[in-house]
Amino acid sequence: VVDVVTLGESMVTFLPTRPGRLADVPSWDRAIGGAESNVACVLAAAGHSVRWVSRVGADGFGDHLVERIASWGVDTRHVPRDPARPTGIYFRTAGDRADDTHEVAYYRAGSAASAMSATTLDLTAVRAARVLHLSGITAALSADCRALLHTLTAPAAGRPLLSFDVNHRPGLWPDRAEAGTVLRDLARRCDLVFVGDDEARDAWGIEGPDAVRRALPEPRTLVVKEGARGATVFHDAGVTSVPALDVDVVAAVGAGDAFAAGFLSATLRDLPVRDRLRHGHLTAAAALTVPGDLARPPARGHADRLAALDDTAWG
Ligand code: KDG
Repeated sequence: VVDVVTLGESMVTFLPTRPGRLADVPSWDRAIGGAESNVACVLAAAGHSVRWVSRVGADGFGDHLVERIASWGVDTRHVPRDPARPTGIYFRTAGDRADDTHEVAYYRAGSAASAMSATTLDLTAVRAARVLHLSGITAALSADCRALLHTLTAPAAGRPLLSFDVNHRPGLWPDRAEAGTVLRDLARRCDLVFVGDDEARDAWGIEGPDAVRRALPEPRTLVVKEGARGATVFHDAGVTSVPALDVDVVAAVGAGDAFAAGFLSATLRDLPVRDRLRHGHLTAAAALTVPGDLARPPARGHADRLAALDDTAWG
């Protein structure tokens, strides 16, 4: 049993060498992306045993993803190759400033990962974890993927702690109302849920942490992220909020994944709720200051000292 299994599609990612419109970008730097493998990589870098489960094509992009993700110390032995479907890729642009206005062009329809299902994956390997981390992106990939999430989130004796990042990607959902319903139903079946206030506005038309809690009363732990302002967690003993750190943002992509990884790492170590949020913010800060998705998290001892600061010294 590993500490964490994450399951989801990863893609070779092309980052622009210059800011500007997709139509004008002259060349691209290759990187890797994928919300759930990002969480896996950061958790592995933080010292946890982690497995990433997915499917990739029998192609060079699939090799690249598996090799890069494994190089973070993640177990990639349960990532089958699909000889008939390609590995997904995507291109993104960068705004002139880090204002998070960017274009995304996905080439992932019919990808190997969209064929993930209870028959194409080893569910024993998926469930052999203390925590199973899933995200709403998977629900948008195909009917098979959605059914897989349904199976994995079914109530069952001895299931791992289910962690779910809503990860609403409007570009993947032709039908906005359907996105809202599917994402909400999945979130309500999980134990620990992460959602951004912007996602809650977009998916459910609601504003603020309390409204999100009313919409999602079931998860024992609910983390509502409010961007640069901070994050609030609803938990067994009440409600705790922690302001975010003030950082010079280079690109917001990957920050939510890093936040989840920091929070999960602190949860696995049984740290107090306030420190779980602080570890989320510290890990997110590292991702916010690089152009790609992935940054190494701060060293554990260093992060623990920062997370234990007085409230007046934090932030
Ligand atoms: O969280 C970062 C991801 O959004 C990015 O890596 C791409 O997984 C991705 C997606 O589906 O949007």
